[in-house]
Amino acid sequence: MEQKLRQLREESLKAIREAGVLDALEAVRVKYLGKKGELTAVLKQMGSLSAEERPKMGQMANAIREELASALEQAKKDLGEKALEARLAAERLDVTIPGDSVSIGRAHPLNRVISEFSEIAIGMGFTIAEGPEVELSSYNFDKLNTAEGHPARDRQDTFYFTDDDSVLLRTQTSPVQIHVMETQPLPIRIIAPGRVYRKDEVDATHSPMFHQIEGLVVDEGITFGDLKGTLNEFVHRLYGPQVRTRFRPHHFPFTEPSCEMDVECFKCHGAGCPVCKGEGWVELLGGGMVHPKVLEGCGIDTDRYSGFAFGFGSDRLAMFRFNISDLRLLFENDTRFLEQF
Ligand code: 2NM
Repeated sequence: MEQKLRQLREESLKAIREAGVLDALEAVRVKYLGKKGELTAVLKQMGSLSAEERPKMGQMANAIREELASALEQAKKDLGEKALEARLAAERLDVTIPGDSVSIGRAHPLNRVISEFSEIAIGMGFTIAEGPEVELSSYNFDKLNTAEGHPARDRQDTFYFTDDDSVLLRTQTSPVQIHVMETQPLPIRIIAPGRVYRKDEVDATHSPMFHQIEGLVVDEGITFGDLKGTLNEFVHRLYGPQVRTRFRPHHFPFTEPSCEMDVECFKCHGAGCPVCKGEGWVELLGGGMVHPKVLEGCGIDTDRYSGFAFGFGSDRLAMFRFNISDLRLLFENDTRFLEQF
């Protein structure tokens, strides 16, 4: 029996050393120390030993059992630590590595200018109106007092969809104003921002698609003084109260009288420089008192009501605002350019 016990001890300690995972270790425990284990079986045979051998063997068997139990315990602890170490190594996180930066977009400089102007207009009591980019000639021209034969209606200047030239890409946002005057109750105070189209060759200051903002006010007792006051207020809110403006007579078919407004050059403040071509002034917009024929065409009583309207290119305004020298840069959408603003 002594021989058997020694052999069990050697065998089981070796098995414990070789168990690589917790499950294998548990199998070793069951194999030797379990109810039907090999050491347990030997202990059960104690009864058949002689009275003098029994205590000796009992002592030896118990010592082996304790040795096994503590070796199992130690091995279990070691395996646990090893597993934890492996997990920590696998999950190691270096908090000093720079994070992935999330790139946040920004508003296009043109949209910045449109929003800025819209905010000022809303503060002054205007609402925003929109309309279709594909229009009827009657809304783009006739109702704006621009009769057959006017150069703007030429096929060289306007994109038409139909052979009879009755449907086109709007050349201005003024048709939006006509829709509003035809359908909405007076008084009217609106601005109409949007895309417009003309058959122009692309260069630093021309594009077949560009943007306009037009404004319209119709009420009782509206005068040219209201137009000047409103436009001056817009300029002062946009560029500061010190910026000077001037009004020059002009001609538009849909307004009478008509004018253009210049602002003091942003760059040289009137001294003369390449931006203003030595003038000291830059042209900003056109406007005037809405022609009585236009008002009457929309069913508005001109004995009671009058109105003013104005319009400007928002692309031009963005170029002034951000010192952009070439219109094409606004439409090419090169992010290296756009990220500057
Ligand atoms: C401009 C200049 C002058 C204008 C006129 C109208 C309408 F519909 F009331 F007749 N809308 N916009 C207008 C007048 C636009 O842009 C340079």
